[in-house]
Amino acid sequence: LTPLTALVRPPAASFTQALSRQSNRPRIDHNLACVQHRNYVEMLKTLGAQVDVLEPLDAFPDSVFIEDNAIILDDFALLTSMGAESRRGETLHTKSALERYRNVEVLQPPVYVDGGDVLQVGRTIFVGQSTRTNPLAVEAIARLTDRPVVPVAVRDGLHLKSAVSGLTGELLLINPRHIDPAPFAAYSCIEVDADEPNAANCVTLNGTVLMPKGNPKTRALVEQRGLEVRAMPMSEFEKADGGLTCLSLLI
Ligand code: CIR
Repeated sequence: LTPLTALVRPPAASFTQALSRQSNRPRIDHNLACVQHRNYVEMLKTLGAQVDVLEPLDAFPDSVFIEDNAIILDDFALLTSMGAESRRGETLHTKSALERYRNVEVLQPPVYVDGGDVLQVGRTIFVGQSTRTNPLAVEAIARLTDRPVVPVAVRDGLHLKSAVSGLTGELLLINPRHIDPAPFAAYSCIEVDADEPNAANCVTLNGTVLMPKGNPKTRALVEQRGLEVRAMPMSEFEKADGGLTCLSLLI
């Protein structure tokens, strides 16, 4: 097992007020969200991660989605300049925790980027162009690294990683209905089933794929490639447009 640290932030009581693009969003059950979050933490530990559990932040309803606060690179981390006004103050709280593991550089407006829009595949850094992340973010990340940085149009859904995940090596799981698939043409890709858009957001840890529960057809497609899949209940986070990657920063 590769040693790995996951930073997580449990849902605050205010999580019931989290942002959502869904017009008739069902009520969020805070207790169930806490149970689902604890299951997630336990699963990360089972798969070999050391989990660093931070304080819930009641002033920030969306702070459970800690992935959006930073971009973790090999030798430093970038604190993001978040696209949603109500979330901008989250990053300062995450900065001190991150400094335990990496030097931290801070992105500032007019650059806007959420961590959920940044997918690293090998050396390449893909940056979703979404309602939260702008072209200046592509330029800023390219200036701060010596790696290829590739913009990707996000057409539907919140973030790039709502629609594409790395499984193992250069195998991707992708929803080509929500993003422009062209930048990923050189990779081998599994397409999520058209009825299961939430399946595209997965976390792979030490060879096991965590997939949100309720996506049996996509799960079967991934298992056909010989990968082990564990299904995680994610209903309360999905009500707020969040998925499995959003709940941790993997270091
Ligand atoms: C938001 O709108 O910012 C949150 N309700 C959801 C963030 C999900 N994060 C992610 O996909 N990385």
